[in-house]
Amino acid sequence: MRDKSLHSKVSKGVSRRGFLTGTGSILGAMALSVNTTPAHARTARAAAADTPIASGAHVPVLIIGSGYGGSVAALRLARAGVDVHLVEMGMAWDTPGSDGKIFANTTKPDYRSYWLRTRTKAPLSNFLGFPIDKDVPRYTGILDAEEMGGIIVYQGRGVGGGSLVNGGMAVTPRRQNFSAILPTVDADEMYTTYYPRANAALGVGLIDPNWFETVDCYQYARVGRKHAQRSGFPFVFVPDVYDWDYMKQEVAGTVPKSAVAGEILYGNNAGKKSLQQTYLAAARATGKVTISPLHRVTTVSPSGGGGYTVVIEQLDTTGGVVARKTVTADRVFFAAGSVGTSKLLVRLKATGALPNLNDEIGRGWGDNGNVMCGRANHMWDPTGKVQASIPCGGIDNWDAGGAFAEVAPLPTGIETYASFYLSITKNPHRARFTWNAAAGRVDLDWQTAWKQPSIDMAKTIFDKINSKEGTIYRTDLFGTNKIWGDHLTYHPLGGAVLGKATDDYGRLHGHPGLYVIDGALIPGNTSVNPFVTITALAERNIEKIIATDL
Ligand code: FAE
Repeated sequence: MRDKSLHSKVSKGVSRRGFLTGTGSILGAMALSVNTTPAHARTARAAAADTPIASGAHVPVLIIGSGYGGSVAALRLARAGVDVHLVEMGMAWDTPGSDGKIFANTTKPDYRSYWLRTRTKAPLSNFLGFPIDKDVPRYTGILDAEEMGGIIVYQGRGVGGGSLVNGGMAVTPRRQNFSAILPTVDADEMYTTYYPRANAALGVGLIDPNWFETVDCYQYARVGRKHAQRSGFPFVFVPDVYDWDYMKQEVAGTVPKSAVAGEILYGNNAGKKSLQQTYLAAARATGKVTISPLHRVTTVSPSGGGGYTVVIEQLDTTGGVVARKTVTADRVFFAAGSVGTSKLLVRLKATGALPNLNDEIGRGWGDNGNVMCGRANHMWDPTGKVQASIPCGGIDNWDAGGAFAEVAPLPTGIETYASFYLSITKNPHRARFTWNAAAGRVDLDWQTAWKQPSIDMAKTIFDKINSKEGTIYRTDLFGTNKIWGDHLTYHPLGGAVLGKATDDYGRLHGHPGLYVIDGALIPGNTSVNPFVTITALAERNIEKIIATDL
C-alpha cells in the first residue's frame, strides 16, 4: 500500500528527481509497521529488564551482538517460534545518569561517551587550532574509537549497536550500483522484497521539503545544496530514521530537544528510532528474546554433544570481568559487527577453536571509502549557529567522480561559517585481519596512505566547489594544517564476505550451525551509508535460513 501522505510530501514543492534514486518507490511502499509511537515515549517501555544468561544454560540460538544484523535475526527467529538469546558486550542504555539523561550531548562528552578510554577521541580532533579531546573516566561508554593500525574505526557499543550513535541516514544504494556491492545476490529480490522490508521495519522517513526550506537548523544543508548545484552537482534529499515530526516539535519548542540540541554521536535522548525502538522492541514483544548486556563472547567451539560451546565474560562498567560463563547453543549467529565478527573468527580459526573455517576469514575488509573534509565559507554564507545533528541530504557524484558526499552538520552551538562533509567513495583497497600470536591479538593491515583514492574522488567535488565559490578547505578540524579526515571510518564492512567465508546466505563454511549476519558479509563498500543494506541482506538471509535450516 502506498503511504499517500508521505508520497504527497515528497511530490509537493520538490521534484522527485531531487530525492535519492531508488528510495522513492521503497518509501512509497513502506509503512512504519514495527512501532509508530513517538520515539521519546518509547525508550523506557522498550527496556524491559532481562535475566542475564546463566552459566551452564543451553539455548537453541545464541546471537553475538545486537546491532542491525543481530536485531533482524532475533526478530525473525523469534517470530518463527525460536527462543533466542542475544549477548551484547555494551550496556543496555535504559537508565538515566545523574543529569536525568541516558545519553551525553555531543558537545559535552562525559563518562558515558567512550568505550573504555580515559580520554575522548572525537572524530574532529581540533577546532580553530585547539585540540578538543579531554579526559573522561574509564567506562563502558557508547562509542568505541577502536585503533586498528592505520585507521580508527568508530562503532556503537550497547543494546542497539551502531544505531545508538549513528546519524540514522537510511540510504538504499542506486540499483545500478548493486551488482558491484553484492555480485552474487539477486538484485530483483533485494529491491522488490528485502530493501522495502528493511526500510519499513526501520521506520525510515523523509524530511518535509517545505519545512526544510524555512527552518534555521537546516541552513547548513541549504548552503551545502546551493554550493553543490552552482557547481553542477546533484543534491539529493536522503531518508533517515529520525522522527521528523518530533524534530518539528523540537523547533517549535514543545518537546525536549535532541537533534536540534546537537545530540548524535553519544546517543539521542529522543527523536531517533534506534533499533531499541524498532526491531528490538518488536523482538522483545514476542516474549521469546532475552538480552544479556555487558556480556562479551570470547570463544565459540564445537561441543562434544553437538552444537557449540560458547564462553562469555560478564563485564562491569569499568570493563572488568566479574564472571566467566560457559553455555551451549545449537546455533550461533555472529553479529558483532564487521570488526567484532572478523576479530572473533580470525582468532577462533588461528587458535584451533574453529579449525575448519576457510582461508577467506578476515579478508575483504574496507572502510566504505569514508573521508571527511570541511570548507571555509565567506561571511555572507553563514551555516547557522543551531544545526540539526541529523543530516538530510548529500551530493551524489557517484557516476562522474565516484563519491557520495553527505552534507553533515557541525553542531558546535556557534557560527562557524564552515560546510562539513562525509564522503563515501569507491576506494579499491581491501585490508585483512590476521592473528598476531606473539601479541595475542588480531591485527588489521590497513594503511593510512590507502585513503588517497578517496581523497582524490572527494576532490572531484570539493575542488570544483571551492574554485566556483572562491573558498578554501578548512585546515583546523583534523589537526593543524590538515585538510582531510583520512584517519577514520564510521562504516567498517567485510572480513567474512558473503559467498567466500560463508555460503550465499551467511552459513560459515566448515562448521554447520554457525552463521554471519552483519556488516562483515559485505565486501568493503556499499556506495552509500550502509545500515539499510546490512538490514536488508540480513532479512534475505534469515528468511532462507529459517525456511531451510530450522
Ligand atoms: P553493529 O551495529 O556494529 O553491532 C555490533 C554489536 O555487537 C555492537 O553492539 C557490539 O557492541 C557488539 N559486539 C561486538 N563484539 C562482541 C562480542 N565479542 N560479544 C558481544 N557483543 C559484541 O554491527 N550507517 C548508516 O547507514 N547511516 C548513518 O547515518 C550512519 N552514521 C554513522 C555514524 C557513526 C558515528 C557511526 C559509528 C556509524 C555510522 N553508521 C551509519 C554505520 C552503521 O552504524 C553501521 O554500519 C552498523 O551499525 C553496522 O551494523 P552491524 O549489524 O554490522
